Amino acid sequence: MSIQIRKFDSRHPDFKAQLADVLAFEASEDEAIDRGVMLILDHVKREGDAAVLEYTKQFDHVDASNMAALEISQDELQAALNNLSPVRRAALQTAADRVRVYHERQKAEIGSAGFSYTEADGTILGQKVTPLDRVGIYVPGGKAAYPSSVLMNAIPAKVAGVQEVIMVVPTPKGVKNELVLAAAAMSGVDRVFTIGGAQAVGALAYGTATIPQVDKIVGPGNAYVAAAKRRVFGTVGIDMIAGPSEILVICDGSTDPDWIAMDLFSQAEHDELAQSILICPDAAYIDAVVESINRQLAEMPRKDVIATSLTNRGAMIKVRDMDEACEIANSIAAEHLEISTENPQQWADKIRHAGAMFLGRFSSESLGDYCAGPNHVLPTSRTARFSSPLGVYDFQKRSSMLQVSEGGAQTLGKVAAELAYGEGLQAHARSAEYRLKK
Ligand code: HSO
Ligand code: ZN
Repeated sequence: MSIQIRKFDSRHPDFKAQLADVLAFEASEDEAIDRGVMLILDHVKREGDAAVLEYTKQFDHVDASNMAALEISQDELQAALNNLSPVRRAALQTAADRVRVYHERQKAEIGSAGFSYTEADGTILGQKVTPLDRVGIYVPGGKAAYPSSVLMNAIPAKVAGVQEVIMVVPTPKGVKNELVLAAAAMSGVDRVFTIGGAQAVGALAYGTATIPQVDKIVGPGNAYVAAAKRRVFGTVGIDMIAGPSEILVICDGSTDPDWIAMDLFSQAEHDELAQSILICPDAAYIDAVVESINRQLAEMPRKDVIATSLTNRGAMIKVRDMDEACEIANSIAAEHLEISTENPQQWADKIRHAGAMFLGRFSSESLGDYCAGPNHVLPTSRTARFSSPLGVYDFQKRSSMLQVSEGGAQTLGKVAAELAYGEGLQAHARSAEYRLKK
């Protein structure tokens, strides 16, 4: 099996435009989808459970007489966990433990205790950090039903202190994914409903008689789910709108080409629209990776997906040196960046934009997807320029705290009153002045 992957050279006069073309990606914001989603959300908002049941019958071919019948009991979740083979259960446990440890560390390091300081006159100012009360996790049911994503969404929520985690997962024709249920049991998900699509997002956002209203909805989904999340944003919080997976590998030309080819496959196999890019200063090495790709591809069960992804969106970029490789990596701002070199830290120091960095020849991206500890929900489509991996902080919020002393009210009262008169707001000014000593 032989495929054509586009090759580029940074010395080419048109390289900038070529790179822009490689990265161009039409986020599918389909108007027809959006209109359909609007109707569904409106219907769910007005009719609650009845509307959700109707759509579940229509789209998932599951005909339930009432919403309670679509809830999976804790016993059933636990049974799914108990039914796993011992090796698989141990692997899931190790992954969950490591993800928990990492996020507990994250919580400790970012200062979940908030802060406060006292001024000379006794006024105390600060900030308090509180977990969200209730969070909804959307888990896709179809080709992207990933138990690992259940861990990555639910565990940081629990570590943050969220009281109630509600999971929704569509089960087309009633077929349940046992490993997804096991992962829910392992990560302490409180309630699970077998609903999906825009109707599930609506149910979580507005609440129904059976499904509690949540404060934030996280988790990946198809175009309908993404459109629904966009629309309910404001009523509830949302995490991000995730695009297709991406991997960018910077290699010095000394890693086994088979390893790098497989790393590129590992994200390409997610999706025809996934993007895998290799940047290297060594043209002969790029050829070796291309040779390896064409040799190994035939063995891949998902070779068709991989081939389409690599042909349409893949790229091999020959650069002058490693410094230029880092510069280009910054402009790409990839979801996953592997730096497969000796002494990778010196190059990592030059990277400002990447969702996650995998340093050194042994840090394959797949280890991060499952079990290393850091979150695998990461900014895609160049959004690593301004956003971060899903984390404990996404399940917390902050409140400002002000405790003004009598002395403080004298100083601040005059300042506030002066500015309030400037804004023409009498009540503000008086409210401050009432507290001034006569
Ligand atoms: N690489 C995906 C996460 C995942 N991989 C789940 C395997 N399972 C996020 O970009
Ligand atoms: Zn992956």
